Amino acid sequence: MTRVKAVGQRRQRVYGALGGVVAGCAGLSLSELAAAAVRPEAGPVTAVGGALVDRTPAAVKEWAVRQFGAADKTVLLLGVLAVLALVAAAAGVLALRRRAAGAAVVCGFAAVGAVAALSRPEATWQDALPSLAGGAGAMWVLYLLTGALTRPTGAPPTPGSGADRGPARGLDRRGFGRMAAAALAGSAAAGYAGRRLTAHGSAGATASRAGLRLPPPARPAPPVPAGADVGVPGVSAFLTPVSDFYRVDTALVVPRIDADSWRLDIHGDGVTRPLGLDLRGLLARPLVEHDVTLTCVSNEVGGPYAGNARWLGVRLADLLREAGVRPPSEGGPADQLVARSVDGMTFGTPVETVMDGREALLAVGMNGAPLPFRHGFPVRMVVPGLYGYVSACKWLRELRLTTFDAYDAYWVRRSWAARAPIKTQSRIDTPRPSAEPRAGRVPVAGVAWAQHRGIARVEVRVDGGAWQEARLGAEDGTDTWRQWVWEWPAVAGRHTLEVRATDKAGAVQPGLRSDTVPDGATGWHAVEVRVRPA
Ligand SMILES: Nc1nc2c(c(=O)[nH]1)N[C@H]1C(S)=C(S)[C@@H](COP(=O)(O)O)O[C@H]1N2
Ligand SMILES: [Mo]
Repeated sequence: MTRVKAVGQRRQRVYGALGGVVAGCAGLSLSELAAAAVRPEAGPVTAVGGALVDRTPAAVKEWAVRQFGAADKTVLLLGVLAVLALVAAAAGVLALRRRAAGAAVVCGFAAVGAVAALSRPEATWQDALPSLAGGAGAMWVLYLLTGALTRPTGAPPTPGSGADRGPARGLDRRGFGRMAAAALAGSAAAGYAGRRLTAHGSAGATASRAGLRLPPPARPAPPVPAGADVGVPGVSAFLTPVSDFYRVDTALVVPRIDADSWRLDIHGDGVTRPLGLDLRGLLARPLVEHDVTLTCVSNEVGGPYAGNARWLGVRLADLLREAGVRPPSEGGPADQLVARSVDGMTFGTPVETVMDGREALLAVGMNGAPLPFRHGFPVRMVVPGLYGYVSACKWLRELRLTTFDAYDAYWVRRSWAARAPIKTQSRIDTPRPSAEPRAGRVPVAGVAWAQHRGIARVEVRVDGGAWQEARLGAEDGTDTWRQWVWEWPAVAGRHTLEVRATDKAGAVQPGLRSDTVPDGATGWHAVEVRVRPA
């Protein structure tokens, strides 16, 4: 008798957990539907994920990027979902014993979502609504399902149990099944509606991008010199196609801004004529075209986070002059330009650098088309020679002049350096570590960059031997990477190839390995290959 009872209880607990997960699904889909109406970033999973990103120490973030690369966002969201599923199951089991306890867990979870959403940059009180709606929905479904699990079965009381116990309570499996199926169907419908609504909400932005005709540059970039490409298969394309261009940002939902509603404000210390610009106003100014290789400070030696594009935009220095800004070298009070994006990310760039004559741009075009949404549509910053996190603000909304003493931007508050010029780097693209070339002439080739200083030389060595000079591709400009190739007379066996570059100031890339934190990795890229006999 007691064994039967124990088995029955265990089964009931399994059903309780199931009920919790179904209630969780219902709550989640409802909250996503509500988020589609409020704003996509306010969904609880995205909000909690985003809040976690904001609070992740640099070391953990670097670890995640190393482990999961570009999939780090997906892994994070799956992690949040997994925790949600576990807690939902626990709430379901608890609710069997006391409905109020289950409800309390759901409430707590909804509160976490709401607080996370409210803590996000640029949040308004409405951002709490999706989590609250989801919590209410989950509670209701949990209430119904728990009811089905603890319903009077109608069976007569077991003999001798005493009439005062009332009818037996137990599992109404069919009722539970029907209700769970209905709840799941409802969730699917709400989820689908949410997706449609989100797509509908960004339809204006999509149309505004499709309809945007970029004016031709007043100053076009010269064509890329024919010899920029050394013509070796396996080397990174000189201009990176947009589809292959790396993406690094904290946005769990790519902001989709309607070009017609975009505005930029320029204000702050030393600004005598504050500027408020819309896209039309920006595009009415002379546009320049310039090739720049972007690089992420999180790029490890030999890593993939660098890409080269032809940018079209307005010279930032001209706009700042128009606003009355003078660089510190001319007595201006502000040494830091703080860019802020629509998603609240901040970037601090030295005013002196932006105004020293280099082509620092407010870019609207990338490789001949308007910026893709993932790369900052409609306007982003591009500053040759500086890592992305101190310069390349995507989805730009505001430029404020201040000092480095007075303000720390987002990543500076998270143990990254305030000033971060790009370090000279070189990368072996071919042969790949897994390659097993045949003995004989093997082209060793790759790219090297030292933005705004320029690459003067690239050298390769085998097994720690003498450095051999590589042939450089023709120079497009000092702001872009250069391809290089060295013909290796390879003999059979295991070998280590190493590369180093020298910039045009004569500085040789240091071999000492250092971490990406706080201001970019150093060290030589090495590749081990096994050469097969000829
Ligand atoms: N709004 C916003 N802009 C951003 C970021 C971000 O997280 N948010 N990341 C920056 C970083 S760290 C880099 S390296 C570049 C990468 O630009 P890409 O994604 O277009 O390659 O964008 C920069 N701009
Ligand atoms: Mo970056």
